[in-house]
Amino acid sequence: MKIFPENVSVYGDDIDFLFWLITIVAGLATLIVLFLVIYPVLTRKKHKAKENIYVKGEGFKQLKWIYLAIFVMAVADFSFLIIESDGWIKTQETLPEKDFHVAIVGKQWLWEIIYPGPDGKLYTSDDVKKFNTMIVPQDAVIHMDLTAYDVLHSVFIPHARFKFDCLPGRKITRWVEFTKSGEYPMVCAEMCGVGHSRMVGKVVVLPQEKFEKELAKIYKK
Ligand SMILES: [Cu+2]
Repeated sequence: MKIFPENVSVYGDDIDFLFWLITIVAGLATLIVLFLVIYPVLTRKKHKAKENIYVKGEGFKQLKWIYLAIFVMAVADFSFLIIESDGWIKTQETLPEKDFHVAIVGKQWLWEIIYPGPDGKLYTSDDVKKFNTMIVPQDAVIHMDLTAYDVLHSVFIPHARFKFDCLPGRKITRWVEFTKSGEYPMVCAEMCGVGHSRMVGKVVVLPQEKFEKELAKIYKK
């Protein structure tokens, strides 16, 4: 059974690993809690209960179960922190040297893609604006400046295991590197109004040479 779309990102495996780690551990915890809630109810001896007692939960005999739960939670939390730190540092805290720079602006309800223009620099007068389709080179570090004009949006590229919020008034730079050329959907993952579901764009990943040709075409128009 295929749950995820194909991973075409250099850090996709880290994200997938983290997803399964959290899902399995949280799933097990849920099952244990459900068992502890449901089992006593099902096995209650109906006629033997005399009267209700009020359990204050004081004293070590009862408190030890709370301490145990806190201990297990703390160990799980810190273990997660340590296990995920590599992936976190790689995806969130480091910004590798860029090969291509592009800006993505969320707008009700489309994606505005700003290319740097012939001078290769963003935010200069030769920048080129396009809508919904973002072409990028394969095997290259792409810096994406994320922002929004109106409300919160969120760029979600499932194949790249990339998702990040676009906030009005703030520019956030994140990176991605595609390992395979092709066309991948880019959707909005933040409920941003009635047209939210129409906010579907795509990322077209091309081998370097082809990419440069396509980019030149965009700049000529
Ligand atoms: Cu949106």
